Parts: sequence; structure tokens; C-alpha cells
Amino acid sequence: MAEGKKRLLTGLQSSGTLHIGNYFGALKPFVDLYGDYESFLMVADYHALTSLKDPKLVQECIYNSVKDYLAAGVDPEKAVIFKQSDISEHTELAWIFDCLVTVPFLELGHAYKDKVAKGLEANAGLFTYPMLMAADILLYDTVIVPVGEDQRQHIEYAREAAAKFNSAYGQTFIEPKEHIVKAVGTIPGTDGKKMSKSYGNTVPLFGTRDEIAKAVMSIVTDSSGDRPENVYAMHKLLKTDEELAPLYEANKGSYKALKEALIEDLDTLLTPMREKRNSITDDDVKAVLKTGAAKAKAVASAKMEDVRKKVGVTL
Ligand code: AQP
Repeated sequence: MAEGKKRLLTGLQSSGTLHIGNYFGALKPFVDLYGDYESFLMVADYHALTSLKDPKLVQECIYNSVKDYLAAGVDPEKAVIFKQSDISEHTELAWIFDCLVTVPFLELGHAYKDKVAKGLEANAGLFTYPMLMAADILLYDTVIVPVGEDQRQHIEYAREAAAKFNSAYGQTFIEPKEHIVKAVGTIPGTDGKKMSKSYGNTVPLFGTRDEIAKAVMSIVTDSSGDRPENVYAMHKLLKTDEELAPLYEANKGSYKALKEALIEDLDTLLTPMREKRNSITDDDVKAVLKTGAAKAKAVASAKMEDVRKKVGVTL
């Protein structure tokens, strides 16, 4: 590990278009913190295979993810941006963790249950996802993982995998801590449920103004109260309660006006990011990932060499 600097790592599935839940839940917290750490930002493309089966789309989503990271303000000179599939040690370590945890333990996973309840295929990859995520984190001796509230349990799983390995084979892995921004919580989608790429209820981070406007206008509003909570939940990501109070007071019950104000505020934040994103080419993405893969591989392969020796497969 670099002298004096702890490691920070997060990853986002390249399973669709990033949305404002991904941005405020994980990407912005990463951007806010990453300069103080030795930082890794992963494109979780193997995780994405739990839901994506079209190779062209898989590839497109990888390009898009890296463009999103760069446009959101991540400097590839200051963070290692890499894709999971470039570092085979991730799936290798996940297998070892799979052999240490039980099926009933994995059955406690909320994300798996929620996704299956939403009609997503209950494939084995989706079920063992927390162990691949544990490998993603633990391979790098990560200390802090910026994630959204919905991923809290997955960080607990990573700690559990580390503890199980350490107690079976001796101290090897650091138990990581989640960094969750309390004020952000779980951002609701346009239907009021958790905003999620695979649920079709998102406000896209890099959509056109029209796409964002269409998504915001479709937010379901509860007619029982003065304040449309699903609109407010998104608005408070952009402004403080004090800043929003006069607007919501003046427009009690006028949901259309409040949604228009939200579109305006989103546009103010996103326009410069969108412009930056338009200037990033596929070749830029390839260059960033090539450099990132070399750096990530150096760390992961050293760790995995130790792990192989400890489990007894090195002769
Ligand atoms: N609604 C949300 N509110 C706050 N944070 C969120 N995140 C996702 N949705 C919200 C955070 O974004 C990061 C990346 O998530 P991921 O794509 O790796 O997995 P996810 O949590 O399953 O995200 P999605 O959008 O719901 O993707 P799909 O539908 O493909 O599974 C995580 O830190 C997550 O907490």
C-alpha cells in the first residue's frame, strides 16, 4: 500500500444508464473523498452480466460507465479506473469466498430478494453476487467503500467474508467500512420505489433535458399531503431544506410547478457535466482502462498469490 494512504474503492454495475441515485449515492461521495486516499473506481461489468445478455449492450454500457465517471469529475491520474473483467483475480477470489459461506447466509440478502420479487431472473450469479462484491473490495485492502444505503448489507457481507477467511487461514484481509451519506439515503425512482437501472424508474444522470423532464414529470405524487415527497426527495439532493422551503410553501399542491423547478435545478447541475461527457471518446475510455488495469492487476495479483498459498493450492 502507498505509504500513509488508505485505500478507497467503489464500483458501479455497467448494467444500464447511470441515474441520479447512482450519482448521489455512490459516485459523488467517491468524488468528494477520493483525493484523500489511494483510490480505485471499478466498472462492475461482470456484475452486470447478472442482468445483461446482449454482448453489444454490455460493451456499450462499459464505454458509457467510464465516460460517466470522467464527466462526474474523476481524474484518471488520481484514481485507478478499471474494469472488473480485466482482473481475473476478482472471480477467482469470489469462488474461494463462495466455498466459505453457506447458502442460508446468502439467502438473507435483501438485494437478491428484492430483484427476484421485481421479476428479475433468479440466476446463480445474482445469488452469489455479494461474494464477488466482497472479492472486489477485499483484494485491494480497501478501508472505505462509498455506497448508497441499499448496499449497506453487501459491505457487511464483505466484512463477513474477510472474517471467515481470516479465521480459517490467518489474518489476510482488512474488514472494510461503508461510507454512506445519511442525508442521501435511498433515492426513490419515478414510481416511489428505489431508483434502479433495472426497474425502469430512473432519472438518467446524462439524459438530455427532454429525457430528464419526461422522467421528472412522470414521478408519482401522493395527493394526500401538501408536499410531493418523491419530488422533494430528489430536490433535497440539490438544495438545502431552507432553500427549498419558500418554493414548496408558495406552490403547495401545485405539483407541476414543483416538478418544473426540479427539472431546472437538475439541468443547472447536469449541463456542464453533460458537455464534458460529450467530449470524451471511446479511445479515451480504452486508454484509461488500459492504464487502470495495469495498476489494479499489480495489487490484485500480489494479494491473490498470498491467498492461493494460504488455501493450499500453490505447490
Ligand atoms: N436509489 C438509489 N439511492 C441511492 N444510492 C443508490 N445506488 C443505486 N441506486 C441508488 C448506489 O449506486 C451504486 C451503484 O449501484 P450498482 O449499479 O452497482 O447496484 P445497484 O445498487 O443495484 O444499482 P441499481 O441502479 O439499482 O442497478 P441495477 O438495477 O442494475 O441493480 C451503489 O453504491 C448503490 O448503493
